[in-house]
Amino acid sequence: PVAVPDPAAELWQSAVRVLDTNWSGEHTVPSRRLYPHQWSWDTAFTAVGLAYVNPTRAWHDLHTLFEAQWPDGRVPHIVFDPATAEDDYFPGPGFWNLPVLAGRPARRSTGIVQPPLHALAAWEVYRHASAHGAACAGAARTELAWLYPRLVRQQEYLTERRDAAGGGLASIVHPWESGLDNSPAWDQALAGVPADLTLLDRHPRRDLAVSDAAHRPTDEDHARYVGLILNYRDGGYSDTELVRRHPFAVECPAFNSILGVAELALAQIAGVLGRTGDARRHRDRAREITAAISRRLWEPESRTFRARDARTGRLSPVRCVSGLLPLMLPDLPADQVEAIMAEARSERFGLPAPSVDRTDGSFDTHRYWRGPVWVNVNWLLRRGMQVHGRRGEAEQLRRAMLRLVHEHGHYEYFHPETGQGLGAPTFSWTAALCLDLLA
Ligand code: 2M8
Repeated sequence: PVAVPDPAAELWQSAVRVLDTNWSGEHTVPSRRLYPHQWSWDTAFTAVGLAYVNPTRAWHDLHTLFEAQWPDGRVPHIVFDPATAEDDYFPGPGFWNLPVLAGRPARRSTGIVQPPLHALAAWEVYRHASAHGAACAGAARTELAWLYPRLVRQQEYLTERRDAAGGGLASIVHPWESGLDNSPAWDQALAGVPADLTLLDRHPRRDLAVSDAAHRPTDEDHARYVGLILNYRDGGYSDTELVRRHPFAVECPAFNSILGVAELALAQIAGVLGRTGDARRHRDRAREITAAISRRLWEPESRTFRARDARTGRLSPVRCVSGLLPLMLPDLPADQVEAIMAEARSERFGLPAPSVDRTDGSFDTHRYWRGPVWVNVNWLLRRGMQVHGRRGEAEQLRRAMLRLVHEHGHYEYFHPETGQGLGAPTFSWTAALCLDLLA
């Protein structure tokens, strides 16, 4: 008999191959060429996929990341691989120049964070562990117990030290902290940050050596990114009086929604660990974060969620995919749920959702987080649809994502009109989330 190709099985196998290729022996890299170290929220997305095929590696990844947690609770956005040369990625460990503090972990890292998706990832890996046998289930419980206090400290850092405006939400101090690097959501807030292009002479861009300049942030933006790190670094990475001392502090709807979702995942984890009182406290925190997002980031006229500049109180004028992600919160008021669903279905977005409103002047089909479709944020959006019982749309989105990857490959991001694969061709979170979408 002639073997009939099974597209789902092929996609599954190719995803597993990507994750194997990107395993360094100590951690998974986002992709071999452009991102040679361990990234924070990539680790969480990758763990969600590894839960199906290699939970041991998922726990190992989370472990290496949390071993680099700072004494103040922050989990760095990059943990540097000591085997990689300083100039293989900019800004490398030397640039961050971390102060030596008592209790500082041995692994070198950056001083900024990324969205705290790790509690959700740990919960997902735990949830699937019993499918791999009793020993795996037992190991998963041990891992959860190790991670739980660390995940709590990560949340406390973000909710206490990063509440720059005092309104109950965490501020990011750098666009990289959002994970949505050059999203137009930051343009207004960034306009006040000096773009000193001479910084690029002293600190040449490394990304342009391995990728197309038309797909990457502009030099102006890059100069601002470097300047912001220098300012934060020179202040000893302190979060005291951020609004006065630091030129960029923004409340991102996606980041804060993930912060809320993390509290719900922690409630589940605390339940497994027999900590009933803690579980209740986490659920209360999730409700508080949801209420703060509803109150502070909602733009009533357009009925959309926007990023808020913590320094000026102004909401960003651009509709971005980050504004759809409060859908992940189960306690979001029904009218806001409806509004997000309407926005997602509208000609501005559509499924899969591009990173920016297609009708906005800033929309750019190629430039990274300014237009292309990304699988990770669409995966989060789909979770939101599931949380609110929108099964039809969730299924439509699942199929659309799988079609995209099946036709074009496990790319980092995709052209929002043609589906063409863009950026790194064998990208970890695309592969990992495919496994979850196929399972
Ligand atoms: C991108 O960000 C890094 C900086 O952190 C970069 O541009 O070099 C973003 O897509 C971010 O979300 C992602 O975590 C990282 C690694 O995949 O790449």
